[in-house]
Amino acid sequence: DIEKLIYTDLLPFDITGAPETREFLYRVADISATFVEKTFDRGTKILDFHQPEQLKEVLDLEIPAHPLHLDQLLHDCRDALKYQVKTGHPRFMNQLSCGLEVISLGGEWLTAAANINMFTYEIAPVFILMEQVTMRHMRKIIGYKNGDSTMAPGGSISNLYACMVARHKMFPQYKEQGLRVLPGQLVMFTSVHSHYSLKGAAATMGLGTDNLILVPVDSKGKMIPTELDRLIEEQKSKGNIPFFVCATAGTTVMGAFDPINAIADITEKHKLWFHIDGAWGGGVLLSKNTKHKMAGVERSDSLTWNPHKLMGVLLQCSTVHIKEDGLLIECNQMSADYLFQQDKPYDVNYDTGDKVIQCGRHNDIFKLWLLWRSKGDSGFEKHIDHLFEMTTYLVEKLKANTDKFELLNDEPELTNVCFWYIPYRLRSMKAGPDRCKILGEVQPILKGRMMTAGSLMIGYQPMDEHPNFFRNIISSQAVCRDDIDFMIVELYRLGYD
Ligand code: ABU
Repeated sequence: DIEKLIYTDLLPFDITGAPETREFLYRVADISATFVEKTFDRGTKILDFHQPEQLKEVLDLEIPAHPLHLDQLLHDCRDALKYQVKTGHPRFMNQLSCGLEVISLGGEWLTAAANINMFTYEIAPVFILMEQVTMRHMRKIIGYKNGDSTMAPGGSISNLYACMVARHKMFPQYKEQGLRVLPGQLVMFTSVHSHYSLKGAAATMGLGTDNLILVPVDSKGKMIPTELDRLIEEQKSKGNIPFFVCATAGTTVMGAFDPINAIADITEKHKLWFHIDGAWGGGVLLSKNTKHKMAGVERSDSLTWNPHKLMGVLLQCSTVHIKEDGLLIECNQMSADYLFQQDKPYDVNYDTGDKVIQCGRHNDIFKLWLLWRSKGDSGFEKHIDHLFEMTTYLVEKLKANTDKFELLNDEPELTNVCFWYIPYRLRSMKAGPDRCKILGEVQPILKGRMMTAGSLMIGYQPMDEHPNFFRNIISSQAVCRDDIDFMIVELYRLGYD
């Protein structure tokens, strides 16, 4: 019975405390396993929504002056999960990263137990090698013959790495001498529908957000290549220095793929760095049925690809791949003597920590590697195909209910399905600004009802001239046809008026 013990009764404080330590960890694991079971139980709510002030009342979050008993800590663990959104629930379709891959979870548990920092082979021998092998496998899938890669804390930082490396390639003296080596204003290009991290990168890199030039998109949300070419010429004629173009493979809201080959022709013509933000869509490369969406990917200079999205790896798991080997280290190396000694008793090329701008780096590889080992390439192909099959089914269902739903994108390129729910009172109303205004007000109300009911979660946003609409994401292996049937009926039930 461990309930009345405190932390000093466990290892390493009490060296006879191994049985109690094991028991405590089993109980934590049991809480975790119970949460996993509930996550996949369709009879359980996705969330038990409380307003922040209410939640503060039901949870005891204060830091105590003195040690708490283990039974209180186990109670705290249960409570923490009780009010947590179950992002692996089959009816959670709110984010690009939905689902809960159990094998990946196992990897993450052990990652926490190993508790290593990914800067040197000395500290993380197995995980450094694992990362090297997995990144090489990903570059092979992309079509880069050599190159280099790193894992980063999220797609935004991966995109920032690509920008930094691109600037380094053009102005290697920038690293030592800073802004004064630049002969003029650097400008970069991406589409108006690209991820906001590109704006963040322009600000962080010292360009300023005004020097991120936003290229118009067509009605499907794809960058218009002739507009890119025109805007590059326009910037050159102003005396500015274009250096970086980012295409998006899977835009955040509409899931559109920019035309990679047409953009590559333009970046080659102007000799610009060509980056692809495939944080969301990169996973399509894993299936022969979907990889054509990124045809020409091997012509890029760098690619962001987040396995924590379409591939379902646990958060966080983001990768950036650079076609030219050596650039990441050249750009970021600071040679700290206390970590990256050159006279260590092994090949110090395995000390990959100096390629990145972080010092401390989380081990994000084990949960990816273990999941990929479990599925193999063929399992991941099935995984991707399943997501697309479910998406097709949802689109068919929405098209069969045009009185209640209106699609924004009739033929989604990814698993983003964008639609409006049309409440009863709007069904006979003429199109125009009044209807549009009400339509934009209805979707957040319906979202609020979903959260209160805890039965469904779908994100919404306005975009361009469009009022608020739902963006449904299928990125979980748990989603099946019944969940989609349920969604249609539930939206109708919650939005009956
Ligand atoms: N990095 C984009 C994630 C946004 C989303 O899940 O909707």
